[in-house]
Amino acid sequence: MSYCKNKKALKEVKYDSNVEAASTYDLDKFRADVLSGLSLTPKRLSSKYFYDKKGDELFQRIMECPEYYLTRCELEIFQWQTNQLATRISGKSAEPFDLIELGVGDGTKTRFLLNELIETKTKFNYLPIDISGNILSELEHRLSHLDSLNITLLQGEYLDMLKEASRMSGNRKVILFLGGNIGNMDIKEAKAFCQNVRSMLLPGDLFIIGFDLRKDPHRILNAYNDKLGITREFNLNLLQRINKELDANFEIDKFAHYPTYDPHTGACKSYLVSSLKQDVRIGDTVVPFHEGECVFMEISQKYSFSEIKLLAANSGFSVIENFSDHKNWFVDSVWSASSSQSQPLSIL
Ligand code: AVI
Repeated sequence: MSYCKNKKALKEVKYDSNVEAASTYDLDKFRADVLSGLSLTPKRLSSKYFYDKKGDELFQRIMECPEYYLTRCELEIFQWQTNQLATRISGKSAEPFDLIELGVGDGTKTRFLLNELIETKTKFNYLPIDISGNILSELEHRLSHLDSLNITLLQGEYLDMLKEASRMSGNRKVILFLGGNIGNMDIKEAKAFCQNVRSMLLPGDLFIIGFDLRKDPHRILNAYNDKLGITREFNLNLLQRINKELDANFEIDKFAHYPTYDPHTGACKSYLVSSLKQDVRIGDTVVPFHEGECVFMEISQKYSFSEIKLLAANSGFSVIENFSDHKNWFVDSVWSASSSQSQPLSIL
C-alpha cells in the first residue's frame, strides 16, 4: 500500500488511533452537545456519539444480527454488481479520480470495489473519512495487503474532511456514502447535507448514497429491536460513555430502549425512556427526568425511489443509476452533480 505524498502530514494532524484519549476540544464539544440536547423538550442526544470503542464493537455485532438486513443487502450489491459499479465510477476518461468515502465503517463492502478497480488497473486515490480513529486504524490494517492502493486516511467530521480532501487535488471526485448512514439524518438535514456536498463538487462528479428502502414495517422495526438486545445495549452505551467521559451518574437500568417505526413518514426512531422520576448529574449540572420522559436517540429514515429522486433534484444532483439487492430492500443510488442548480421541488 502506498500513500499520497501529503498523507504523512495528514495522518499526524487528522488521525489519532487512540480515540479513548479524546482531545480537550472534542470533550468540550461533546459536553456542550450533551448538555444542550438534554435541556431541550423533548430531550435528545446525538447518535453520532454512539461510536466510541465499545459502540464500534456493538455496531459490528448489530450488523451480524439476523434482524439487521441492511449490511447484508448492501454487501450483496457490492459483491455481485462490482463490475457494473466500477464501470460506472471509472467513467470513460483514463484520468485519475479521487474516491472519497464518508464514514467507512470496516470497509468490507468497499473492498470488493477497490479490488475490482485495482484489477482493472484504474488510476484512483482512495480517501476514507471516519470520525472514529479506532475504525480507521482497523481499516488501514485490513487493506494493508493492497500494495498498489494510494490511500489517505482522514479522521474527523464528514464535511470538514471532505473540504480538506477537495483541496488536495483537482481530480474528478466520486463520493461514497454507504451503509444507510444518510438515514441517520432527518429529511431536512439530509437535504442540507447533500447540498453541502454538492457545493464542494463540480458538474459530473459522482455521489453514491446507500439508502434503506421502505418495506414491511415489522421488518424495519425488528431490525432496530433485535432479540439479543444488542441495539438496546448500543443505545444505552451512550449513557455509559457520558458517565465515563463527562463525570455523570446515569443509572443505566433506569432507562428502557424504545424503538418505533412510522410507515407514513418512513422514520424509524429510537428513544430511551426514564422508568421513574430521577435526577442525573453530569459534571456540575443536574438534569431532572420525569417518570416516562424520553430521550430521542436516533433516526433511521427509510426512503422510496421517488423520495430519493426528489432529494437528488433538491440538492443539485440527478440520479443516473440505482443498484438494488435482489429483494429491493436497499439501494445504492448513483447521482451526478448537475451543471446548474435546479429549482427546488415541493415537500423537501
Ligand atoms: C449507521 N446506521 C446506518 C445504523 C442505522 O441503521 O441507522 C445505525 C444503527 N442504529 C441502530 N442499529 C443500527
